[in-house]
Amino acid sequence: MMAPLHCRLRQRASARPLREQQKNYAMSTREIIKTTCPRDCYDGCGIAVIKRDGKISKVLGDPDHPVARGALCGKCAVAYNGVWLDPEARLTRPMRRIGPKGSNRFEPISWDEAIAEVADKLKSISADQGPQAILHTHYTGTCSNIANSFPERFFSVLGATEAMPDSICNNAGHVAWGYVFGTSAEGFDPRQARDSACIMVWGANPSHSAPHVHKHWLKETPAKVVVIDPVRHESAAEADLHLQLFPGSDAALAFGLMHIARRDGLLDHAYIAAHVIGYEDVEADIEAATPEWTAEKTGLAIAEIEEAARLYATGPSLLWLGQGLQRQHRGGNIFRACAMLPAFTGNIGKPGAGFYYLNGSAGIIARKGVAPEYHAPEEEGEPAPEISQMDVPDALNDPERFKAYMVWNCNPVASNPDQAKMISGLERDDLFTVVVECFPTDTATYADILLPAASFLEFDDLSGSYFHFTVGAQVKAAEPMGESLPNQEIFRRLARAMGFEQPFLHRTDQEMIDKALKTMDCGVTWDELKEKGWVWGTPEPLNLWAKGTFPTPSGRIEIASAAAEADGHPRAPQPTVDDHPSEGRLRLLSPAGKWLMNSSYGNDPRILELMGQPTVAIHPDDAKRLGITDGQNVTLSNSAASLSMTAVISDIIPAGALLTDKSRWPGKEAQHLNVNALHIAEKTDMGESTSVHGVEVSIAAA
Ligand SMILES: Nc1nc2c(c(=O)[nH]1)N[C@H]1C(S)=C(S)[C@@H](COP(=O)(O)OP(=O)(O)OC[C@H]3O[C@@H](n4cnc5c(=O)[nH]c(N)nc54)[C@H](O)[C@@H]3O)O[C@H]1N2
Ligand SMILES: Nc1nc2c(c(=O)[nH]1)N[C@H]1C(S)=C(S)[C@@H](COP(=O)(O)OP(=O)(O)OC[C@H]3O[C@@H](n4cnc5c(=O)[nH]c(N)nc54)[C@H](O)[C@@H]3O)O[C@H]1N2
Ligand code: SF4
Ligand SMILES: [Mo]
Repeated sequence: MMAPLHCRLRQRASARPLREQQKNYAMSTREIIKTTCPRDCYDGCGIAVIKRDGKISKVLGDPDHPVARGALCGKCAVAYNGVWLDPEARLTRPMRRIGPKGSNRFEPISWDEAIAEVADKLKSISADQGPQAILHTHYTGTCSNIANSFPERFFSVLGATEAMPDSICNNAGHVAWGYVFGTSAEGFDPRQARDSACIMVWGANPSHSAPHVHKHWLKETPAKVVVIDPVRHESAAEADLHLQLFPGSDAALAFGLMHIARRDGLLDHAYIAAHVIGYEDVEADIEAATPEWTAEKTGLAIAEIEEAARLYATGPSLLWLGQGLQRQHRGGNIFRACAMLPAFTGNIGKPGAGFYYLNGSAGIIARKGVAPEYHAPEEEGEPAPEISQMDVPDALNDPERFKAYMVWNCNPVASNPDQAKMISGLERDDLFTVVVECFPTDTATYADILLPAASFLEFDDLSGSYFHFTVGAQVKAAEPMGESLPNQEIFRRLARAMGFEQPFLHRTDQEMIDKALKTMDCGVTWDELKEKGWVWGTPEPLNLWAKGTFPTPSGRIEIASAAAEADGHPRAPQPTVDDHPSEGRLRLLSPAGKWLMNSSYGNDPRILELMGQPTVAIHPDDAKRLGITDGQNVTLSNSAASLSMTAVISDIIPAGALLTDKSRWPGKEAQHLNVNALHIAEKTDMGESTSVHGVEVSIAAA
């Protein structure tokens, strides 16, 4: 495997003057290390790290990786060769706050001092108020298995309150598909696309959030691609059919599509009879969802609804529901409604057919009948108390409730709702805040103790993809920068200082990697995986759910669900449509942008240049009505904040809605706030999750 990689990398290098190359080659030693990108991204790219004289000289896409095909996405190509390798940009020493909260004045301290200080404080809070007065927040800053999950063991032994991780991202979808399919983490195998006639991408933007899926998978498929999204993003523009509906009208569209499939005899009644519960519960609503009604509710044309219904229902079809789709007030209902498509047309369990929300190495393992239990070993005690991420801003402002806030693997000041309230909570003098980070983020600014985390280039781990069925090696390519340490080592040290002796809090990385590889049964040892960089979880495309049984209470697909009803939801999905924004308001969407990974990379100078000033896209009709001109400075306002941006007039977004990108670094903005200042922490109908794409604002020339 190594030869072609060397070869191809050389070809690329040969653009440089020959004499310079010869000089460098003659004098330096060169080594290539294969690793895996662990960002929260569908792609899970393989990486080739080029080292010269023992130092990282370039971070590139692995030419032998089936997804990366030799190229990183634009943002990683910049940031992995920019701030990630720059000791000036990274946190390299443990630090203690010496100025007022948020003043960004710290003094370096030793690891022993830092760990002892944190442990002492956690012990005294646990003794005085109980460990539930310690709130910890984490998410997917790194998705590599150990660094992402091992610290959870510490917090569950401690008994700290956990901010429900998925409630900042995708929990409505998880809960909804949990009711319907019994799982939301086992979707189609993308390799099945070779047998598909239609791929429907609903509320995802691969051109930003899964760049290689966009560039290769969607372009190379023989299937017709249908995109359903209010935004005409690149993947939508290049699709065979783009349904540009109004945000929050998706459940109505799902019923409308089923109306046409039923009318045209394209439902699979044999599949429904054998494997589905609830067709009768929704049949009347399907009958009522005529093309005329659906067109009126969604803002779409009848012809495009008809075409999408026929393409999908004829199949074989893959259905991909994006995470953006469920960040709506009724995101859970939308997911249950969309589940009717595969269930009623039988687009499940046959070549080229299936449904997908998320996969993951956990999913791969589960499919093999082996429980992953990677981050929740059987030794763990009681489940920790939890609160929704939507409740964190209020919680941080409640001195009676929380005395400490521990943040790792996330940047909540940039990413969470109610930004101003988040900040005022973090300014509390009596809140002991610990931040574990690679970079001096806005959140880090408010830390009492700041602990430097090593980056993915600096320790071994495993890292998968939540789309492709690949298992990747994350291979140490350099020593941790400065005094930084991997998350897992930080929490092993903290456990020791707390006097927690449980063996599972002290496992070595190698023990955990070996155990996981054995459980996953992918046929490789760690040394073999390191050499190759990645393996398929299964050699052949998996055809999921071929048996037609599901991990629901009935073993069938539960379009109607007693469990949902017991939890206070309607028994079956409803053909709902959100009200159009009230007079003077527009719906603000702020999905994944092209140059940031959530807030990550928002400190890279080159990325800042590429992004330019924050913009908001507004439909020409709205702009005309409101007297807004292209390039004008505008103010977006609601009850939470007012925020300035530059207007871009474009029909990329429908009238009545606005489009901007998520999560720039607030501290780098003129107002020291980003779009999450406008994000009101309202919970979705299911899963207490974020409804960020349901936010409404007014807009006016500044
Ligand atoms: N307006 C708006 N807001 C949104 C969204 C939206 O669509 N619109 N999307 C939401 C979604 S989907 C999500 S998932 C959240 C994500 O929000 P966050 O979880 O806050 O994600 P990031 O902003 O990337 O922050 C991750 C941090 O982890 C750090 N990190 C990287 N590697 C490591 C490591 O090995 N150890 C440690 N300790 N830290 C590391 C990075 O430097 C980075 O600062 O944002 C949400 N916010
Ligand atoms: N470049 C880049 N890549 C990323 C990220 C990033 O920040 N930047 N973030 C990562 C993370 S944490 C996540 S969760 C994923 C998210 O990636 P995706 O699953 O693609 O989700 P989003 O980017 O939030 O939104 C996707 C689409 O949902 C659409 N949408 C919003 N509201 C509605 C609606 O009511 N109906 C329909 N049909 N569509 C709607 C938006 O217009 C947007 O085009 O991306 C990951 N990848
Ligand atoms: S963020 Fe995604 S697209 Fe970019 S290199 Fe990493 S895995 Fe690939
Ligand atoms: Mo996310």
